[in-house]
Amino acid sequence: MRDETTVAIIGAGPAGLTLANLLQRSGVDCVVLEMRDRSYVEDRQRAGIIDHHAGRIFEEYGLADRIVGDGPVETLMEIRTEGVPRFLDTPALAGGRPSRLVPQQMLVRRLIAAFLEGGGDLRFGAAGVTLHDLDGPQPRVTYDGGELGAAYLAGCDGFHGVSRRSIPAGALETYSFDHGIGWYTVLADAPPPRYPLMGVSRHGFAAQFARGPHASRFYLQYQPGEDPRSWPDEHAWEQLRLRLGDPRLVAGPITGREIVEMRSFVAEPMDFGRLFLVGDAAHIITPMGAKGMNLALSDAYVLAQGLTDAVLKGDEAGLREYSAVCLRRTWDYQEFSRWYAEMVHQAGDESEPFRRKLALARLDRLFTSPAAATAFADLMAGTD
Ligand code: RFL
Repeated sequence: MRDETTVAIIGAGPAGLTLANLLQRSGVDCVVLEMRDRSYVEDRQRAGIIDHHAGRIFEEYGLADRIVGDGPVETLMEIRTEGVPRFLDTPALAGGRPSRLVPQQMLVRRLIAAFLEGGGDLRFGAAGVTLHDLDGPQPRVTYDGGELGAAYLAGCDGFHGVSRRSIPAGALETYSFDHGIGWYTVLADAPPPRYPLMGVSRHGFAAQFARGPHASRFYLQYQPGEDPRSWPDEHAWEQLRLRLGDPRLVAGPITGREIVEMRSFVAEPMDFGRLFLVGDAAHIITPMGAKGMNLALSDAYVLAQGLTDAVLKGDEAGLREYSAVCLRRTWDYQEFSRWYAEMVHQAGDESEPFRRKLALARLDRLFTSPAAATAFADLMAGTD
């Protein structure tokens, strides 16, 4: 069976679904092909924060109530150094630009519902997706049981997807970096912290973030060579209490566990012929600063605008700029994330005393220099 559409979108994660909704709102025809089934996609729990910049995208398209909702806005954030708390009012420092707590699976569910209610064509279980004729005038996608011709392709299929791999070797420059930091992350039915909480400690870094009214995501740095999956849960809770400086931290049933090895990756450019890479398909970033999902949403916004101008006005200028515009923000956020990760990990690392002092100076500056705090808050809120 062969169908035609204007934009074929590969992948129904935050990037693909945002792009699909923005195109639908703009009157541009698209089809989304997702290899997994709906319940798998809707239950995948990862990120939790929509920064102010990404939130405004949905506002501009009249989707804010539907997609962002009225979940709690970020107020203060807490950095606890060896148990001593300090707070930053990042939204105020950023000129009144709060981020909002929206767990990724909730965002994905809302995006799916909105797209389908608007009559969108979203095909789950599309296995064997293969891209063809990327740099010709009529690219197409085949998958088990179907073929889709399109004017443009959007590769929104994450880091391990097929889109980036379909680009001929040599057409992309890729940059990879291993930050040398490993985190054990657990999702637990445990009361969320009052404010997003980071613990800088000589026992290792730890963090706790809200993931709903009764759930928290915890992060625990582990040392190279350790296998935290073999830790008894009680050990993880003990370490969290120690590193967060909170002997009364309430434990709860652990509902998910993952290892996060802090890696960064960027592919340049983010397009090839009529294929555009969006979100994790083009870049991954460490969770420090919570920018991964936000970058995916921002890419989708830039691409939606470029595609809309191309399709409705015959003006491809926005598409030609797509890669450069998104890469500028991507590298900005990569630098921010690296800077942030170094600071909170090295500030507790007694094995490197000089580096530790530098990191502590960097951290102190956030609480003593309004200029430094404002620059930090600006990136937390998200940039154009
Ligand atoms: P996704 O979410 O990976 O979605 C890609 C979709 O494409 C599908 N797919 C295919 N479909 C068809 N054919 C193929 N061949 C396909 N191959 C793949 C997949 O099934 C999937 O549905 O990419 P997208 O949309 O670019 O979104 C990126 C975000 O998901 C990612 O950046 C964040 O989750 C990263 N991240 C965080 N980001 C934040 O902004 N704040 C956070 O606090 C945060 N925490 C995290 C995170 C990522 C984590 N992990 C494990 C990766 C915490 C964790 C633990």
